[in-house]
Amino acid sequence: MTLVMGIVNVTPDSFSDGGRFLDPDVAIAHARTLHAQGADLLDVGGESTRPGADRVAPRIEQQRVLPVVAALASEGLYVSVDTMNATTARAAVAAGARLVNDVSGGLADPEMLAAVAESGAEIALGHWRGPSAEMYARAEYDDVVADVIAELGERVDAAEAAGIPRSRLIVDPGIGFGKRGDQNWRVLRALPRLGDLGCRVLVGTSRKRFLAETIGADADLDRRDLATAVTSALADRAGAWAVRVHDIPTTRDALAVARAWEA
Ligand code: PMM
Repeated sequence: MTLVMGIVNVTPDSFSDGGRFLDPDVAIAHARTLHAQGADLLDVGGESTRPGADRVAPRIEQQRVLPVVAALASEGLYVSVDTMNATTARAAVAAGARLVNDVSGGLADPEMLAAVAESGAEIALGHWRGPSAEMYARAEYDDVVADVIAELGERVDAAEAAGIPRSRLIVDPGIGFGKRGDQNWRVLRALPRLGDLGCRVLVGTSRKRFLAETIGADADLDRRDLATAVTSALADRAGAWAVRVHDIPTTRDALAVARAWEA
């Protein structure tokens, strides 16, 4: 059964929930709610990766995420930390995170793969073509599916070379990262091919712009959540290990209904 990763953005500026959970206690309470609703793991992030976002100093990022990671891990929850910084990854694993979710696949910080290797944590390697401020300028591909798989394959090789065994690696096609509209659909359609890299596959479509474009330009959050739930059910059928989402109930319902159809 595909796992559901609940998003805990401790940021002032994430595109759909920025500012709501900047206070650690509010973020912890929100994460507990996500868990109670059926999230299998909780992804705590302190730096927005929305298109055009500026980078955040690691010190600020750590002030935001470490209290939340520590509190949730102490309750026995499966916590991941959404970071591109090796120092934050190291500190979060020391605070109890089991998974480092690096949307840059280890490219943003040259220390990241070694830090994760040493920490014993798992790592999710995202497909990435540069920082948010410039990622759309780099959305040029010969063949988006072949290019994403080849570039992720390079990240898997780099992670293994740094000493992280494949059993601790997860790949993520980086939906919305350096990909426009239809390029995202092409990659999703080819999701089973990502499994050929020999790692678990994580997919994050939640509330993203390409979904709003598909269902109507300014689709509100409820409609984006419904669209997200449909992609989560389809990702489940395509063999995903986990889906990363904001809204747990719609996702859980969609997965249950898809499973009932299959049974
Ligand atoms: N997307 C965002 C942030 N982190 N992590 C992974 N592994 N995959 C994603 O697709 C992903 C991510 C951006 O979305 P948000 O600002 O709503 O968290």
